[in-house]
Amino acid sequence: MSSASIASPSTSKERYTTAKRNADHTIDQDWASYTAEEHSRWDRLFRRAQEVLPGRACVEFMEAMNRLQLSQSGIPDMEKLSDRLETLTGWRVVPVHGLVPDDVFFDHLANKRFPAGAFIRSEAEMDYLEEPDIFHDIFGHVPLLANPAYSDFIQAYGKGGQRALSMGRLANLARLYWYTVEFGLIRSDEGLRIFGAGIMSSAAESVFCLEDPSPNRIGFNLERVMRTNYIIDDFQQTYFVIDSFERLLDDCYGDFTTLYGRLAAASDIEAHDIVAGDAVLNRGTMKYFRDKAAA
Ligand code: HBI
Ligand code: FE
Repeated sequence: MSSASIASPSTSKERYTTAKRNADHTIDQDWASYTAEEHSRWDRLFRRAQEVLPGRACVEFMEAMNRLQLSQSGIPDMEKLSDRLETLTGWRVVPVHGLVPDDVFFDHLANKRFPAGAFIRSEAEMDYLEEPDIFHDIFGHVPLLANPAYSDFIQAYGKGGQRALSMGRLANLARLYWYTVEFGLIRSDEGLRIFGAGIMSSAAESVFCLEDPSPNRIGFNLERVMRTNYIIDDFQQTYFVIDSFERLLDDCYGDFTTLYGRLAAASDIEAHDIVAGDAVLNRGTMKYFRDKAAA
């Protein structure tokens, strides 16, 4: 390995992985360190999302994008973005190197701080990456934190996460997060719309989740979602649909102890399954997944 690669990390991921971490795992975003190439990557990701999201993303997301002045003018400075967000719902966005331990993550959310990866994906990861980068976290997750009901849900998730950890039920709670915050759909007068960050930050899945006949689309039910396995490296086989953020907050409000008791005795549901009691909006053909398995 040449000495240069030790002295100057080449990718932004390496640069931030070696950045000094505070006790709460936050780091300095060092906005000035982003290169023109990294800013242009943000702009290309942003433009690609803007080509598919109008008419597919929920109106609350599109409105928040404007209010937060998120645009294709390079990677956002989290301090300046937080100053705007904080006036709306009291939330701030704090830079981290990447995934942080569960208890640290939940503590930030419980205190209205959203941890956002400071690195941006490499050219090779433009279509898919393992770990959430700044585009996934800030473009995908941050806009809806400007919506009061949604941001209250995220704060409640943080508090619930700390309790779930203590009760050994984190897997159930992570499914709730996955099928709403990451891959959730919401009803609107004009039809189904996207609110999940994992979909928002993927142009291909933004089209697939609403228009492809392959996946199931099922009305949200808290206990059902908490029993359902999920896929992490492909499109979802089932999307759950909420009526509103207010309804989601109501559905998830309250103490989960009795619910966790029932879940401990309940079997898991496979990601592609439809079960008795499901409010089925669309029974998927699973064609995309069968074709992929056959390839
Ligand atoms: N850390 N930075 C970051 N972002 C996440 O989304 C994240 C995390 N740590 C833990 C975690 N998510 C999940 O394990 C929990 O949501 C269950
Ligand atoms: Fe995410």
